[in-house]
Amino acid sequence: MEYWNPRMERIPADELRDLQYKLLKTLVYKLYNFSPFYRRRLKKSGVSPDDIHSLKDTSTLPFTQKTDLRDNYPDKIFCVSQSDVARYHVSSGTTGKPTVVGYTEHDLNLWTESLARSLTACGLGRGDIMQVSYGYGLFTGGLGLHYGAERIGASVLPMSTGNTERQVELMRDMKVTAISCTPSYLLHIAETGEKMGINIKDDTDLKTGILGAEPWSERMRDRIEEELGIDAYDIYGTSELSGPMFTECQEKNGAHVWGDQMLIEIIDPASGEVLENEEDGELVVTTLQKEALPLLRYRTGDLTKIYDEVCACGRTHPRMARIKGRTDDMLIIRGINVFPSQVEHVLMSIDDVGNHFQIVVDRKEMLDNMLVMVEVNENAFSDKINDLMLLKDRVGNKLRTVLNISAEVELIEPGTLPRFEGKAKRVIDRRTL
Ligand code: DLL
Repeated sequence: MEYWNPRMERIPADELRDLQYKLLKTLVYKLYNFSPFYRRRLKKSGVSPDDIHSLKDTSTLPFTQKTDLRDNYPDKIFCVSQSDVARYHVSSGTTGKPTVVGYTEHDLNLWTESLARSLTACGLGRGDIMQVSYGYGLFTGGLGLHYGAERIGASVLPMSTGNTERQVELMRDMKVTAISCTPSYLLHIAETGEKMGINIKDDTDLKTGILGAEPWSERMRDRIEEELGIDAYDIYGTSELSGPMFTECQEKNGAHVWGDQMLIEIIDPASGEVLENEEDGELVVTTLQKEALPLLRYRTGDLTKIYDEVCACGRTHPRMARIKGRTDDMLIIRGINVFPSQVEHVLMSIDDVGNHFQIVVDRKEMLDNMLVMVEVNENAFSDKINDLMLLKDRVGNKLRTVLNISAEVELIEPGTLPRFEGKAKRVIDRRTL
């Protein structure tokens, strides 16, 4: 079992909590005394650094959220002056103003350290060749993984997104062993390879995928691993917290969240109450060591749960389960909550269904209607009309059983739905309120 930082990754749990408490206390002290934004917030909540006596007191601290970054656009919430900022990243989001995040040299080091631990936990190291196929530039994915992979001594192929045929060619010719990109883009790369007569499983050296930045399901993992002959690991992060940071280890049972850097909690998104471990809720993160843009109880909007027991790999830091959805991507259809990830899970469990789907929600005569468009597999598509009708019924029935609402199903020809190089857009909501 390889560790990047064995001392820290296997720190006894009580020592980790002690360290977190000390770091939290220092953070609150610094924010209270040196950040006008946080000082106002903390005073409004009636909390001062002297009120932090244990980790439990975290729950008395005020939340921050994305709107705080937007309201303080571009960098009014930063805690260092511009001359100490070593790098900016900007996340565009789908609505509203972009969010600007900044890093001091120390912050960049922390981020890279976090990824070095994570990539090592995925079994990568010197001798590996990693194709970084996340976007380079303002998005955190490309540069984040680039520096993480370099730090562990892997050779980096800085592809970025796009030019998919070239991605396949170089993957084969350079004997690439690992790729990092969104799971949907990896499927697109594999499909493009097929069209070029290059099969990822048989014709390349790819062994590992570091996949994330968008929701994907366990079933999708099974398919990717089987079709491409690789080990696929989930990677999570958000630009506000640094970018990609946490991956699963080879146990594939939750992403290790490095507790010396981030303090995590799960809250009930409606009431803000802290929930017990292993209860589903919204992930809230406090950055314990960041300088340029420290975040106190940042509400990620991502729904997951925390596992606290020591992992079989020996790492003691808490783990977070695969993201189940976002507080804001939950669809409410005829009053029933539906997460796109549930739809994906159902679809991927049906053999003849392909890997690409889209959900279109509309309102017909005052009633919500959910249409699930899904590509069928090449071999199923050549089947008789009758077989396709049966498959359509099977998909519809299974969706109804799992989601508790009926969905209209449309089976479509392989290769017809849009493909994405970055985050896939799975839902089109045409309802107007
Ligand atoms: O997507 C950072 C990243 C880059 C993560 C590369 C992983 C790999 P943002 O663009 O700020 O940052 O988007 C963050 O993406 O709040 C989640 O909703 C979603 N997300 C990220 N990773 C996962 C994942 C990057 N593994 C938002 N599973 C987050 C599900 C994910 N959702």
